[in-house]
Amino acid sequence: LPSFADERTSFHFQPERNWMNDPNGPMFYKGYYHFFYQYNPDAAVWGNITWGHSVSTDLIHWHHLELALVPDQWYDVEGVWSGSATILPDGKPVILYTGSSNESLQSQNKAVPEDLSDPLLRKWVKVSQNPMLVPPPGIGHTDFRDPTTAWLESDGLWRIAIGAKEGTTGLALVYKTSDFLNWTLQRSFLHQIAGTGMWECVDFYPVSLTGTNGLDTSKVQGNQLVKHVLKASLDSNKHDYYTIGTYSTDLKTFVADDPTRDVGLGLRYDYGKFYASKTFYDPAQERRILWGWANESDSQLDDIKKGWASVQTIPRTLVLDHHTGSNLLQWPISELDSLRGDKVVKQDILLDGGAMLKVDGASGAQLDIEVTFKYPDVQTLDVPLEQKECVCSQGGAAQRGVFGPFGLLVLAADDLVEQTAVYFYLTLRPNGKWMTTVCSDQSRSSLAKGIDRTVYGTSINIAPTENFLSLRLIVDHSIVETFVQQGIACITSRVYPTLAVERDAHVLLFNNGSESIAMHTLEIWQMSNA
Ligand code: DQQ
Repeated sequence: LPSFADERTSFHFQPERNWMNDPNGPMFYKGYYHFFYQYNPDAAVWGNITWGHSVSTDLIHWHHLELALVPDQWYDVEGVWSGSATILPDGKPVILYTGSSNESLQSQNKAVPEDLSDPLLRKWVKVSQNPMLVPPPGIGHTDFRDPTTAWLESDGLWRIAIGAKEGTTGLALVYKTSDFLNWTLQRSFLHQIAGTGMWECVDFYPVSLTGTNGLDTSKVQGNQLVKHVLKASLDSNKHDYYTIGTYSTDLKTFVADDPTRDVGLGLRYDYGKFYASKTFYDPAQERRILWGWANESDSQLDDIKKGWASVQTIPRTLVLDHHTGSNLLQWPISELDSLRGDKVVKQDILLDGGAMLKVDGASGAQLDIEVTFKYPDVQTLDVPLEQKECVCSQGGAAQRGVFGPFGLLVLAADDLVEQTAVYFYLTLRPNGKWMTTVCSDQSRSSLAKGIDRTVYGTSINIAPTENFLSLRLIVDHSIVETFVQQGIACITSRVYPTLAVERDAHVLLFNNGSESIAMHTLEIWQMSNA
């Protein structure tokens, strides 16, 4: 039987107890990072939603504060739902959030700090003009939510985007204002995609075409220097899709660079459990940081038994990939490195076909792992064509291929009856091109019953000049976050080992392919508690 104590994370953001979902209103104010989140103070299941509130000076060590917003008005009595913070030019923060009334009417509302001299911003006041916005004609009462951080344009007006749908078309509405009280609906949508359904937690921000620094959300001008990212969380499949494109400040609309990879059709922030994410600009370190919610893979009954549900993934810095120009790179914030302790290093190990190699001295359930493999010499072999598009879900790490699956087992029990595999698998497509797939396999991660055993994954583009395949794994009891090839793709899994816990949780290198794979460098750090 699972010991629920082993499942709580040690350095991921979690409230002390009960249910959490979306990240809300992240911001930096007077030396503190503020983090708010959808929170049920009364139970480990969704409901009675408030805004929990915590502060930190490094985004890793958190201090929990009293609830920031609770359902105490007719317009939010059914829940204080998701929203964002905007820091005005005079330094004052404003929160915009969605309220749900007892008739399920979704409205947009504003809250401001009671005392701006308090760097912890413990008290928030809802303004008397609430609700400021109700659904416009054509938008259903329950299809109008999650206002973005506002951005300022050269006409002196602020704009926000709000997720909605019309029929089955997902879309983002734009409203403009000069005072954050009186709003005008823009006639054209920011963007819309047929068939994607309700867009939740829309995010819209610029990324630099020239530098690796993040940009303030109001940095909308100068189209030669910036691209825009539009993200929507699709209610229909619970995935966060982003696309890179251009924001026309004349037309006030967004156009994807590649229409075949538009919102809901192409790229995801994460190919595992990751939803309702939100970015903010960190002026202290000039970077854009992404927060995302990792739901549980266990049952609701288990959540009630353990008394809590959900974690936030480690905050990630986000930049445009300047090599491709067509995807983002995500990487754990550098502050995470401060938790790194004892380290094991291995170099240049040839993994023969069928190899399974335990890494001595690297056991534990709190690890940060970086590994690189030499990209195998695929051209020399005559191998069967692979017809399957997705090779992750068809047997997971236990498949036998030519080049892979190869990679790491973490949270592995002595006899491997529990193991979480993160691996590469190279297959030859009917078009004659080699495809590199990366997967995170929850299917053998636990002996416990009633948990989601999906094998997550995606294919990635490897340029011919890239000679290496790399992985970084952040392992923290019940979560394994994977960063592929310096952040071109991420996969988050939730796992519940019953035997592979603490010192009985091992790390192994494995190669289930028939051809040898050269492991170049492996570094494993023990991670301290936050
Ligand atoms: N969660 C909130 C909504 C949002 C959804 C309610 C996304 O505002 O659309 O808890 O997970």
